[in-house]
Amino acid sequence: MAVTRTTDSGLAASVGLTDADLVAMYHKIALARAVDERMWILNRAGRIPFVISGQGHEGAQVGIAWPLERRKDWIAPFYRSIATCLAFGMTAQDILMAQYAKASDPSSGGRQMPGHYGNVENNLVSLSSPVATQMLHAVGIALAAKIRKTGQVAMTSMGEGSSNQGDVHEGLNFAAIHRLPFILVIENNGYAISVPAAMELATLDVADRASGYGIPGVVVDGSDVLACYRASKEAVDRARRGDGPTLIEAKVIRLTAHSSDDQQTKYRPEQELAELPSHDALPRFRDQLREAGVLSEALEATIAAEIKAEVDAATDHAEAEPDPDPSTAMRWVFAEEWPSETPPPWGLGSHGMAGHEGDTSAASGAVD
Ligand SMILES: Cc1ncc(C[n+]2csc(CCOP(=O)(O)OP(=O)(O)O)c2C)c(N)n1
Ligand SMILES: [Mg+2]
Repeated sequence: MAVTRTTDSGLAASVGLTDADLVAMYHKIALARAVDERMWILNRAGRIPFVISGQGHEGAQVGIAWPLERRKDWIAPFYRSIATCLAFGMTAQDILMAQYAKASDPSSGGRQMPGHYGNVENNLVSLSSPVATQMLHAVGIALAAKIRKTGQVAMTSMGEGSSNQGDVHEGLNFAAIHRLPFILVIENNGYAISVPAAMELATLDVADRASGYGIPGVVVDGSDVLACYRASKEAVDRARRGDGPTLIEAKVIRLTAHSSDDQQTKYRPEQELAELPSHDALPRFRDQLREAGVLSEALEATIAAEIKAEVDAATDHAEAEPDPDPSTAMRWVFAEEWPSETPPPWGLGSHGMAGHEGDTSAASGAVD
């Protein structure tokens, strides 16, 4: 997948990236789409029980996740965050293992709901099913980062419908008062299941609310990957400098039904559905890279072949892996005595439980 030019394109330079970065971003967006499409096929074939899709959100997710530092910063994702998780270190195989709920599924060993990805290694917080609860998890992580002076940034993402939950107000108010290194991403796809945005919000833009918390609110076109990248880079830099949170609202599209159990033709007009592909970030970014001379036909074909091979191998692997043993159904569901065979995410280290319950030293500093 090497880029052969010796100097980077003007497009890459315009956002302070390299051509290799742009190709890597395109690869993640296209991979997320391919994994998602495979999930629908597997669902319709009766192999996996449920799909909740990220199609139409991928460009925004990759653009926004890109400026964060992997394995240092944290993301608390939501059920459409397949591209976010892929951009932050998960693999197609990790995603499909969760869909199949196999014993070796890295998200939860097959315990979580479908679409509830999480990855300890890559600082991706496991989802909760009630929408917007991830807000408080991410704000808490940002608070810890500030107290511990780690230089980390915490981001969370959710839909515009979820942004109306009380947790969001509480979290943003707290994060803003304490200038936490925190970013709230609203992926506004115009619907909360079948409810259109006009019935969820009295304003056009969720980002308008940011001024009520004294923080910047940015609206960005979610079909413009590099605009999303720029908005996120600014927010990450600001958070890292200690200047506090940002609310980014990406206007995206939901290319599929809400889930594999929903029929969107019941509530979305035919014309709206027909026009969706013209707002899709994937072909738009591909055209942009072609025009800039970053993506040649040969490179595009290589990427497509790599992605197909990766998704095929991931499917074969997930199909072949064993299901969890039913006798272990309660494991990792209720609290167990540590240490168990699975170390807690914070690690046992040399101090055993002390880093978890007994150690108050990290929390003793005031939030300035
Ligand atoms: C607290 C809570 N209320 C209701 C639900 C049911 N529910 C699941 S997804 C969803 C719609 C959320 O819409 P939005 O936040 O816009 O995200 P989108 O699905 O459009 O990406 C609802 C109401 C839930 N999971 N949690
Ligand atoms: Mg929505």
